[in-house]
Amino acid sequence: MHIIRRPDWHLPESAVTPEPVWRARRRLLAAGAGALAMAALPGTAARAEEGPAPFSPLPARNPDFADAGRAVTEERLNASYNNFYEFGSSKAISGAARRLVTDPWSVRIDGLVARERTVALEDLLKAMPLEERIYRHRCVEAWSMVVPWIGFPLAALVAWAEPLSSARFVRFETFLDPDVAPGQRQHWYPWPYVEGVTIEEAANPLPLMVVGAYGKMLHNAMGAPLRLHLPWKYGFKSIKSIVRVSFTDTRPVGFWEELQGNEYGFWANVNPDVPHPRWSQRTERVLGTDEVVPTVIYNGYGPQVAHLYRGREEGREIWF
Ligand SMILES: Nc1nc2c(c(=O)[nH]1)N[C@H]1C(S)=C(S)[C@@H](COP(=O)(O)O)O[C@H]1N2
Ligand SMILES: [Mo]
Repeated sequence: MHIIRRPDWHLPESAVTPEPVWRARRRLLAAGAGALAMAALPGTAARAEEGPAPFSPLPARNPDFADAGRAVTEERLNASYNNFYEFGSSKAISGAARRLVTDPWSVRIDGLVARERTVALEDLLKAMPLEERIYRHRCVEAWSMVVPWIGFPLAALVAWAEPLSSARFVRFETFLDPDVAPGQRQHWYPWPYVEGVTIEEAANPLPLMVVGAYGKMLHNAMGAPLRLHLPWKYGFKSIKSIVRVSFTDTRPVGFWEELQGNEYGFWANVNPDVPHPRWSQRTERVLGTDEVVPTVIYNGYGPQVAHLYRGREEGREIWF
């Protein structure tokens, strides 16, 4: 088997990508919808060295989210400073995450829907409107970044899934494969990673189901091949490498809520005035800069989402 070496800057000596992985990635691209058509493919080894394959053509940037008011975080930094506990509890998991095979990938849609089904990711993408959006991301650990995502609105997936009127929440689940993900052998964590939102939050235009960033397919470390991004909530809500989307009448209990319910709640809307039990949320460190900036309520997305919580701003519930 040929071993493709990745650049050293984000690669522990032990981490290599076996040929079938990048072959599979090329297949996904070739099989994809128009928006996922393959870019010119000279020198596959050279291409692999550069990281994820590019989108061609690039989905159009949504003009409403063309400027996050802050510089886009450098791709190399974003792809090498990650929270992805499946691959370890440090920020340096990008090498380990390369072992995840992201093609073939399918997503189970189940629960309170007109028809439960399992859909191949490439088929789902044919039905979804892809676009680029530049979003700010605020981790509960008080750092932030700015990412040019490629994806489709969660609202489009909800419409496609045809939930029953009894569905009140959407629950997301990450893959479970302890052979590939060493963190999942740490049995004190409640694997698989789970997150959830209300059906009203899911129908809001902001939540993005992400399949790419920086004009390329997603780096594994960022949650390939399909992750959620909820820009007004703390980062732990933005679940990675999703294999299951369930519609339910019961409030999902997230991975972190299950583990440490007194620190990480269901709502987790960004609010500088509500401290984490162990630290302030007033400011955030902007990754890739020396700056520490004030944190903004709803991470600055209040105009789009504050109405979802009207009348519930007092007290702690929706901030936690
Ligand atoms: N499955 C899974 N999803 C996850 C996490 C995780 O550990 N596992 N970490 C979360 C946290 S705390 C953050 S801040 C973001 C980090 O996304 P990034 O690595 O792309 O910056 O992913 C979130 N989604
Ligand atoms: Mo986070």
